[in-house]
Amino acid sequence: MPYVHDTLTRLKHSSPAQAEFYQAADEVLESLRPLMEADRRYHDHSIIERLVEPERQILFRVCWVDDQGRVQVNKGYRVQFNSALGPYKGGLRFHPSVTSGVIKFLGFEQIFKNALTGLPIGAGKGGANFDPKGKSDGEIMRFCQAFMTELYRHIGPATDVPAGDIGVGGREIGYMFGQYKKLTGRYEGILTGKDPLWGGSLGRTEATGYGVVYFAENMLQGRGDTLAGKRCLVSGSGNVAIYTIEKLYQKEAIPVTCSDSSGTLYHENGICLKTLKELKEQQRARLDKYLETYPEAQFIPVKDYPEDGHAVWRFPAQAAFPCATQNELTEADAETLLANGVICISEGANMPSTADAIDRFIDAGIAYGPGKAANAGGVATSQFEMAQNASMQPWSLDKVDRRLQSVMQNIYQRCADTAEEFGQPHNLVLGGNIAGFRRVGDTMIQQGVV
Ligand code: NDP
Ligand code: 2IT
Repeated sequence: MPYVHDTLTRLKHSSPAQAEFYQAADEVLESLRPLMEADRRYHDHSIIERLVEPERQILFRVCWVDDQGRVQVNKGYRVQFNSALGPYKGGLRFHPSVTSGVIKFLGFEQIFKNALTGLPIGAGKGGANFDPKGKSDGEIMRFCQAFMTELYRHIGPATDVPAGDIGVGGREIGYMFGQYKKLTGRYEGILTGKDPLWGGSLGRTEATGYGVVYFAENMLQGRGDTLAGKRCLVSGSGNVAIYTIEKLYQKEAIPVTCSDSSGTLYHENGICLKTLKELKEQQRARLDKYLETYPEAQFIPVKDYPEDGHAVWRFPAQAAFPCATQNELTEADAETLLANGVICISEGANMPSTADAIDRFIDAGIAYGPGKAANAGGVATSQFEMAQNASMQPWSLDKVDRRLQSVMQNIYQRCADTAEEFGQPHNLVLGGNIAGFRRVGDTMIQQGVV
């Protein structure tokens, strides 16, 4: 079937210079081949052609004034990708690397991720090429207010509900919510990731990281194994990495690394979670400061990384959890991990492994959980937050955690059963992409050409 090649050629022509988006689309389209051959309906209804084109893309200018009184200008984005299953849902990323292509790849992944949760949420993503590093609290607030001054007219509890992602956490969600309320006079669930003090869900902060570990556990259980006693590599040291590390300890595993944009930290006895949280959640410090408390730990600055990969993946371990950013795990890294005996990868970040790295993992037959399945616990808990806001009834932490565990188990089962159905047991990339696609595609057929 030439459709994969044809679709990508058309995309490259109509949407130039969006490498990350082509990469995400290529992976999904390749996985869908066996389904497209077995079921003509998706072809007859042009589902692929409709899926790769966002329903709506909003690009806007964000002007704000820095502490020196200078006017700063950034690009803002919201891509409303697919609303077949519910209101557009997905995070906002503030990072200097943000471009149209990055937001589109993230929005595209979100379609399948949100479908896999089984919950009523469509898919969107947004953000800005704003760099929060080194900005004062006042600058962050003014940027968030300026961003929301443009975005507010496009969102709503039943239309589009953004949340956090890289560079957007509780503080930024608070400032954006405040500005929405000021502009509209309405107190409503237009963002998730709010503080539970004023409408957020208990457990949302922890949900993505915890879910990544629940997913790993489900994969290992399917192979008669557990995480207990396993040495684990984690990358990143933000929201997802920190709560992945926390849950790994609860499962009696030993997380020995984490990283940030300045370098990689290795602590043979296990990363001290309390120190990491103090450094990252309170002080917003660089990781090498960890050595002031633990001089026996090792810090590898980015300039000393191997040429063909990242330092994190060079340490021997049995399980790996990429929780920083896209394409942070290369083919050479995958080979190193496999040579060192890794048997489980669960992705906290979106598309952290390159296409060649994924091929190595699938060929090796190890437990590999792609981001759109393994990190879906965050958006699932965001949907729980929407449910609590709509009913004006907060849930207990215990209820949130039980629901999260059940969602992660169901996602694993959906991916594994679908992989089995298509004769490739253990290929959760194929299983996840087909299972997510079928739910959205079947819905689009029922809802007609809109
Ligand atoms: P944070 O901003 O809290 O943390 C990001 C971490 O990754 C930081 O340690 C950061 O280092 C590092 N990082 C980011 N970009 C780069 C880069 N280009 N090179 C090196 N290091 C980098 O974000 P999150 O933890 O929320 O997000 C991490 C990943 O998880 C992203 O891929 C995101 O899309 C994904 N994700 C997040 C969800 C959520 O609920 N938050 C849900 C599902 C997926 P530094 O601070 O030095 O920049
Ligand atoms: O990538 C993701 O799933 C997120 N950043 C979370 C999205 C959300 O709406 O909670």
